[in-house]
Amino acid sequence: DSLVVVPTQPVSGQRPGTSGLRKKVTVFQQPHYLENFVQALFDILPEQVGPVAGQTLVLGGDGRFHNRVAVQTILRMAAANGFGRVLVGQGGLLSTPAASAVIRRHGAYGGIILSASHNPGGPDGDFGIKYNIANGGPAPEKITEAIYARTQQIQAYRTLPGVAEVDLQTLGRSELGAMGVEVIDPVADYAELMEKLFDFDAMRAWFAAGHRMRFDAMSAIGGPYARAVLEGRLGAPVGTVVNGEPLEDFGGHHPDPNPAHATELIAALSGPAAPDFGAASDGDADRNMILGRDFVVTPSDSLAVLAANATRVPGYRDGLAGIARSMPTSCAADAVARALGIPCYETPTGWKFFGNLLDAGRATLCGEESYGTGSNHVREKDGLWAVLFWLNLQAATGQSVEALVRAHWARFGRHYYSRHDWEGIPVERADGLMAALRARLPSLAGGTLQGLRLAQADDFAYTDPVDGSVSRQQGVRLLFEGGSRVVFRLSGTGTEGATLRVYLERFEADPQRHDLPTQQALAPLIEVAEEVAAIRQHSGQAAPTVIT
Ligand code: VG1
Ligand code: CO
Repeated sequence: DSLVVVPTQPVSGQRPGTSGLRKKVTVFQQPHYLENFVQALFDILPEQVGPVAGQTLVLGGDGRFHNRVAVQTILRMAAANGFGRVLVGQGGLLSTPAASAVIRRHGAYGGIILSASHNPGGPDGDFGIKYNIANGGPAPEKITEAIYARTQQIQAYRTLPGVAEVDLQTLGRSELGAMGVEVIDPVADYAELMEKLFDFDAMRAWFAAGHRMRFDAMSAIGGPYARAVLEGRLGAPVGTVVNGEPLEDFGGHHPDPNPAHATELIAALSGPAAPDFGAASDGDADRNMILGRDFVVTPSDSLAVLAANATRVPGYRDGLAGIARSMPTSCAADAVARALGIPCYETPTGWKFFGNLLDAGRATLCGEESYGTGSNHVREKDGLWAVLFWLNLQAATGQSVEALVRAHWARFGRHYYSRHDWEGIPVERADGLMAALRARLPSLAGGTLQGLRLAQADDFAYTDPVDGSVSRQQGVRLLFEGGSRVVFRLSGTGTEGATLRVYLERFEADPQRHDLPTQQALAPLIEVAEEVAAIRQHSGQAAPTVIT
């Protein structure tokens, strides 16, 4: 088991995107591809963070195809690079929020999460790798950029060849060279954390009173967590969790909980015999979708409702320090923050931008329009956490999901919201669209589009209030008088062509007008988007591929 230094060459294109490096499985299967990236990470850590010798690393993934192979590769490389110990989830599994919880609970140096999240899996699907720092959160851009720079220089990687594979099924400790490997229960730390935050007695009573729920784990890693907590600790009937067995290819589905990909769940929540509460999580269990009977909650509304009702839940009884949302997320949370007299921060897309605000105690709850919600309990968004929060609210108030949201709209007004994704656009065409849009910005401000007065038109830039770092070109914004917004940005998580995301938002204070079909309420803004960006012409497509 002696260390070997393997010569290699840089591979282009290893720049992490919104959430780590995501590529086709077939790309990750190319010789040295994963090794180069992991060694680049290990090479820059001493300078960026501190020495790795003797340190503890957390390792796990969402169980998608290639997860096991990659875990064994990374274990050998961690040993060869001098880590003292790796905590790895049993079977090589850890959901993203659980990995964050484990890093924090064990005071680890950092962690590696293997996931391409909501992207499809299987031999022809996607794979991904992401590094999280000691706070449990995604590495900031300074580190991801340093990794990328290193991948372009790399000449060699370290590994231990010829060692036996680590048994990932048996809990407990073994040795790999001079490094310890501890196979841990992937659910235990996480479930205990949930018990500290939520009123488990009240939720148990809610189920015992005959309320019913359907949790769709989408054949992804959320299943074991949802079963252990909902059917185990909370006494929900067996069968509450559906598609609860993690599969390497997610059953051929797109493990993305939104109206386009969770049609089965939406159908199951419709009609008088439907369960009271519906929910789903994504490939790595950090996203959530919330439904009531015949009622779908937008993620932006979800964040706002949780914030407005936070003190009803034990973990947030003392109130919130602040709220943070990604820029494209609706301003529903801002209205709550104003009422509570707390700040609301607006960050670029991606959970890594919340880390500093959470660490500094400036924000307690965070959310993104992309079905991501979370709090300072970990440093990732957390699907099951959001579901338990909604469950706790229903149990504490006796109100349904729909009643909670309607009461919220009546008090704060409704922020109609939708995202239109145009997927699979050739990259040059998508870049051309954004360039043309940026070029038009100066001529737009102050003008009128579709009868709406444009108050501001810009390209969002963010200065982190904690460390002063600046992130530019984070999305083109059209801000109209009265609070309507249209935002354009290109996805940073895809692996095929480019995806244009168009975010649409309109505020409506009048409760008499809180029942419009969303696409109808947003129709003028949909027209504005087409008029300003010529999406059909640039993309060559007739319609968006996903509407949330
Ligand atoms: C998308 C979402 C973003 C989210 C990111 C990672 O990024 O828009 O809000 O943080 O995915 O989520 P992009 O760059 O494709 O728009 V996950 O559950 O894929 O880790
Ligand atoms: Co995810």
